[in-house]
Amino acid sequence: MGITGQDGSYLAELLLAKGYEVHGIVRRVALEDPTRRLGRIAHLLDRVSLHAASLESFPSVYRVFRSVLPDECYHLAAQSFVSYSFDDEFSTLNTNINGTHFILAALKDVAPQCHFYFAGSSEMFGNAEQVPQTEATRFHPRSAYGISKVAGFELTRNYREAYGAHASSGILFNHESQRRGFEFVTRKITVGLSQILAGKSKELRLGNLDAKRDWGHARDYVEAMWHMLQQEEPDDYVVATGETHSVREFAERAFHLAGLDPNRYIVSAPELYRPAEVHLLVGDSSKARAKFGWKAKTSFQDLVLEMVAADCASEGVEFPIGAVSGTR
Ligand code: G4F
Repeated sequence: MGITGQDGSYLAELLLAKGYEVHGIVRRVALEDPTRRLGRIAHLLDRVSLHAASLESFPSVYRVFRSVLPDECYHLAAQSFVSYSFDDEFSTLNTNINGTHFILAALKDVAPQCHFYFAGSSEMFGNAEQVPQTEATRFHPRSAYGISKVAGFELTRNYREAYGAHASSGILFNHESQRRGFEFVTRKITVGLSQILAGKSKELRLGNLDAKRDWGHARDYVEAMWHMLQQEEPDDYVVATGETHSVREFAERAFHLAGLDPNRYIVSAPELYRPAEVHLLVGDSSKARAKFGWKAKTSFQDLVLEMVAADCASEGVEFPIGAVSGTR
């Protein structure tokens, strides 16, 4: 589930490279409008099988699992934009909680041996009382999105304990790439910057520049998901780089790479602040490292560089690589 998103596309590539038969569940509208909705997996379409179902419909999910009988299931689908969850708490909770429950219940019935991955989130820590956050840190979510992820996490744990499901949760910290949705802050910055360079806009309006996140590369993080399902026993794992940076630092780095002064273009707009902010996230993924040797490969500096370069290329603007020497 969620194959059309950033993580789904990287995971599908990884699984295909490992020789898996890959099935993806997508909404019917995606099959009807592949150019717009299947862009991230356009290069994989002849190698994956897509099935129509909706997270809001148990029968549709059940039917797909009954016909595919999966050995592994990665549940990456969700309403995943935290900001939107303040605008519509109800649909975020409904889709995210029921959707996870439907998948767990359907698998229990038709494919009880299937190894299941739930995409938990560092948003579950929210206003965390411990820094860095580990698997033992208490959850204190600050949005309907975070609450929905805590519920999905608990459902996953309960299916493990009550029914013996091989069900694991990854507590993934922010993970980005050039395939990230435009609504998330990193991509908003790199796209915004490329549009300024192209002369299409004059400023970039952002919300809280002081929020700090632990940002890694999505390509690295899907490897951790795969490892979790190869373990003999299911468990929960933090997946993070262990470094934290503010939104301001991300933006400054991006603008400096392009040779622009961020102070001339970035506006902190109060209307973009969230009603409840998560101020600081930084994860400790020692457990994932000890259990299956996972650690983030891409540095913060390389992540910003890769995203800026990709968005400048799509915008057709020259990226002044010369200006970046010595800054990595
Ligand atoms: O990029 P963001 O929207 O990501 P956020 O809220 O941390 O959530 C992302 O990561 C989670 C993992 O921890 C996922 F579970 C979740 O699904 C999603 O992928 O915002 C990051 C920070 C926030 O503090 C926000 O207030 O950036 C701040 N920010 C400042 N200006 C902004 C903006 N965020 C967005 N989206 N847009 C702004 O203009």
